[in-house]
Amino acid sequence: MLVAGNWKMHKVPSEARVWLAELKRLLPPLDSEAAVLPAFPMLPVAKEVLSGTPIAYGAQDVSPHREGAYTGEVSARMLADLGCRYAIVGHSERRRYHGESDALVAEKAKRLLEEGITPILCVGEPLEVRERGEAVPYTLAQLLGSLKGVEPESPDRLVIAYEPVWAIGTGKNATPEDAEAMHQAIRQALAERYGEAFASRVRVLYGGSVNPKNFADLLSMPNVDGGLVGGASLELESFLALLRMAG
Ligand code: G2H
Repeated sequence: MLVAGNWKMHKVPSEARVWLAELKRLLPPLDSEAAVLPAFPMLPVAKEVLSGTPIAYGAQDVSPHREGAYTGEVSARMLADLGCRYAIVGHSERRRYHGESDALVAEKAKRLLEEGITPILCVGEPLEVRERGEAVPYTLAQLLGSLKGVEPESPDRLVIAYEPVWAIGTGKNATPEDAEAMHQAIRQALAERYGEAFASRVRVLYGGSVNPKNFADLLSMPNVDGGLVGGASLELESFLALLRMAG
């Protein structure tokens, strides 16, 4: 299991320092993995506070370019130097507000793998697609498009997050059965792409209004391997509650 907190554009470095130190102090022994994904300016703080602990950290995005004249961009090599284990790519907020295509997301995932960082690749359908009954083919097309040319050397080098767009930050979430059906379809597509043995070990997270009330039911599904959590990861108490549920 992996429980990853996507802080989005919340907190500032001084707040993060206090928050992460408290997380470190209060973290119970876990079999599952905890990760925090703050905005770029907080990664040096995460490195300072979390190095040598079992808590992983990472970024919310990365440049598709290796290096060069790309003002405002942050490279995978910079993230690796800061000790990032993970980085999100293809979050629906990036796809929607920044027009990110599957091809661009695949380039970003490749840069991360080159630097030994595990991409957390997000996929998921908007409401109108679900209402048309096309959620599975839409999401699988997005998945395979975003994995074009992406060749992780082992299953722990790839994490998929299924985040139905209509469930993000809305308080609505997919039923555990809907999530399971999609996670199964994703795993099947990964099996065709990378082989059964690989697909059975890739972590497929659910994301979209995960909270301490709905997480246990989602986790009880056999193909749900944890959560990518936005709002409920910002408060220490609720993040710790989610971690305890994952066990
Ligand atoms: C989905 C999720 C985290 P939230 O974007 O990636 O956010 O839990 O606030 O819906």
